[in-house]
Amino acid sequence: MTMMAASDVTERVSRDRIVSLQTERLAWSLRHAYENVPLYRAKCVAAGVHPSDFRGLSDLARFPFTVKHDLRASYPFGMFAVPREKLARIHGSSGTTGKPIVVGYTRADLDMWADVMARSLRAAGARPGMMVHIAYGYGLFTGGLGAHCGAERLGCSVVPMSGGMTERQVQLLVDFKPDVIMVTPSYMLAILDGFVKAGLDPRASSLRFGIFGAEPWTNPMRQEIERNFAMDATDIYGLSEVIGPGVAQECVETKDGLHIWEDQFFPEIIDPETGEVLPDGARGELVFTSLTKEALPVIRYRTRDLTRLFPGTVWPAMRRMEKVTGRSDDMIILRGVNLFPSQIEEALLATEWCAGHFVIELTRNGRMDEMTVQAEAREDHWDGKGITGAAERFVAKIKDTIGVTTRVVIHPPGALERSVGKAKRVIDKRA
Ligand code: DLL
Repeated sequence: MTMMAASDVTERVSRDRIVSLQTERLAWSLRHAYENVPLYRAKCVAAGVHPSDFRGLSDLARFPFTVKHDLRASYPFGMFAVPREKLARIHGSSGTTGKPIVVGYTRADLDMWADVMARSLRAAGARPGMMVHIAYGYGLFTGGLGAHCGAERLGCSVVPMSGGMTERQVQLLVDFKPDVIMVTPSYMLAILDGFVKAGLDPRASSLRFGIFGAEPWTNPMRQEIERNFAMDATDIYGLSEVIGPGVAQECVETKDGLHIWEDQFFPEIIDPETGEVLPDGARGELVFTSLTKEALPVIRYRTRDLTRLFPGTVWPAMRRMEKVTGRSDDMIILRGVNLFPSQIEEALLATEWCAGHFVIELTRNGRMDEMTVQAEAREDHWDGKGITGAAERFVAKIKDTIGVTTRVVIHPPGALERSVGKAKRVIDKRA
């Protein structure tokens, strides 16, 4: 493999250079997985392909996909391509039921991860010497430690706060005066509540840059956060199976989608029904192949995240992905209409009375599925009742724009439970 560390890659690297790196590294990664992970070898044999069949990028489509179930079925260490002693760290993704997905890293993997995270922080506006407050959860979740090592690698002063204890978060933000915060967007809203509750003006805080991810969030949510804190908010994307946070990051100059760090992670967009590879610009399911990862190489891993690819802008050699609006598993099918929680978020933030705290409840009444949006009013709009006409206007707007009939219940400020990490937007009470 070409010795080009992730830390050597800059905005000036050319597309040709990236494509030749990808070709070389894909050949290595396919072979590494085939030779060291029985599941990959078995899948390749079943599909009638061998790593030697890979000669150029277009050959990747001949190789089989990997899905979450493969990792689950190999619990805990069955998909690792290195002996256990070579693992420098283990993380796990937060499966809500059953066993977690276990992922592992060698020293070299951790080094590459810190590099791509440092690159992401820099793209978001962070610079060496800045103070970074990390409110992603620490622990098996990749958010906290992933952000931490990237911020250290960039040369920042790191505050490893983790999630929760909102009052304490606010106090340290006020006292330490960090420049950067890294947290889920939904928990940032809870921190905003904390400022207001303490009688503090969030716009007067020291925060200049926010790096938000781990869950879908919309551009109206970005505006809400930016306006309230007088800061620049950018989107960071990643998933445990591929590395953690730092697979793709939006640039603060343009906020035009997320540059994928293509020297390390090769993206494809496929039709989720047929598995066929779609051209850039077409919307579909995002698939990743890792290019240099040692401990847990992933070959054509199906993320279930829906997006599309565009050419790079600030980093011309790296393609961008559009903000992820939803996962195929989050899609709500209501009486034949498909919708995502992000569409409800957008509609709520377009009202004056809602600041983006909401949950969607699905129930069944006889044979009819019903959706109720439980939404919380802003402090300065709450009238003690339900805001005259607001629910009717919202229901009509959803009917007009999305085409479904919903119910909405408007709650007083502070009534809905806050999430500390990823927000749970849908509560499915159907049998
Ligand atoms: O959430 C890694 C991460 C931590 C990313 C901190 C960004 C910041 P997992 O727990 O494995 O890893 O969850 C991965 O979360 O497949 C997406 O569905 C969703 N996700 C992550 N980032 C974004 C984002 C981390 N920026 C899953 N926008 C992914 C939308 C996101 N969805």
